[in-house]
Amino acid sequence: MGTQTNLARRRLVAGGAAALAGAGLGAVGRTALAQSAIDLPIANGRRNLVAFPEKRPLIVLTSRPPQLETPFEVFNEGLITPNDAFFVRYHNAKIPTSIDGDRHVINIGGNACGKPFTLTMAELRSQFKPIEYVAVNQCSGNSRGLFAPRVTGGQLTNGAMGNARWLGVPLKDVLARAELKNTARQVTFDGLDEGVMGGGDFVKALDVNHALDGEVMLAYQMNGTEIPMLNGFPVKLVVPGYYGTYWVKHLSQIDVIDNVFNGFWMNPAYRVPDNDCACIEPGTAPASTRPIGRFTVRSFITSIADGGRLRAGQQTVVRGIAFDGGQGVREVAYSTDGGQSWRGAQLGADMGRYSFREFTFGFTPQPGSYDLRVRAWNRSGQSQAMEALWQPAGYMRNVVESVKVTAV
Ligand SMILES: Nc1nc2c(c(=O)[nH]1)N[C@H]1C(S)=C(S)[C@@H](COP(=O)(O)O)O[C@H]1N2
Ligand SMILES: [Mo]
Repeated sequence: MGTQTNLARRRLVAGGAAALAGAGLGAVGRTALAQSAIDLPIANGRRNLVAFPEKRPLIVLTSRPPQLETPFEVFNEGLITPNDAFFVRYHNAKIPTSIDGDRHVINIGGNACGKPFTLTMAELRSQFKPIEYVAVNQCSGNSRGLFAPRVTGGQLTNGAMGNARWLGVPLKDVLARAELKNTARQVTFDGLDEGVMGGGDFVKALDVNHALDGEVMLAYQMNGTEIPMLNGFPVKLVVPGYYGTYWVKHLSQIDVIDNVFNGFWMNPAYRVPDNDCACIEPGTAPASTRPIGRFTVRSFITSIADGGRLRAGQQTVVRGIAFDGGQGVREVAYSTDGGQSWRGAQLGADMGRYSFREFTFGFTPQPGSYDLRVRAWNRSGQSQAMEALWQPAGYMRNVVESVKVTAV
């Protein structure tokens, strides 16, 4: 392999471990420190925008570990979220700062694996037939900062999501080599990052049937190029339709096990009330919980922000995005009067049932104030909540959002 390829397959967060140890983590590297601030429509007020390695300036929730939110205007740039604008979420501060993509391996084992083996990146790339699809990655806590009553956790607005084209190998094909025992019940996934005191290592699990569905993939490309370091270089698990928590980055260990995995990040973390709405009354406790699963249906206006101004008497084309947990969007309706009356929006091109779907509608306002709302349905008839649902972790917000504009 030529030097160029080798270089391309090596990713490091410039500045290395020393830089990462500092609080100013993102400010280091080739990219000059690009810093500004943004006012967010939540009680937290102003937030800094900082350019981390391989990233344009993004909203910083924490810098150690990096937790970066995509500024919402990016979703109006196009249906694919550019790699340098894609949000970043880590749990533990001990994240990899330099990975040689050619030397990285994935170990496959576990007590229900008949034939443990080690897979190199070169083998992953050359010995399996790749698949490709567009899919949304959304953090469970996307929009948590909009919860009322408020909940603890990262006070995100709506930018902990992104839509990318993923290329990789079906997990099913890799597991076919592992000769699963018939006792196999779950498959666990671990990446190179570690818990700070040795505990809390981020490990996730899927039921074996889900792991073998042929769609869950070991992705090594994102939007036609290698995955940015902070998004999981050189290989990440892609679990289309499921919340980002399952999309394990820098994937290095896969275990097939004969039991239900009960590690911290499956229990008690990332669980939702075990009922139809995954919600409870504020101040109460859920009777029982289950691991978070598929996305609920959501839609957003992207072309005008809340508080924006329109020109009275002139037609505006309002644009936005909708998505769901994998049935695909069937319909989007819009209202310009705060939800009293609704009409159908036009849907844009279908880029696959896991992708953002564009919608547009024309609107010619008279002078005055308008409360714009959009509501999507998926192909199995599921839709968005008309009143915000509440739950203690601040997951799964999917209420019909309101964008208030003035026409002058
Ligand atoms: N190795 C590792 N993978 C991880 C996490 C993590 O902390 N470590 N966080 C998960 C969570 S909760 C989310 S929302 C997604 C975010 O993916 P991104 O950082 O590529 O946007 O990564 C997931 N994969
Ligand atoms: Mo997340």
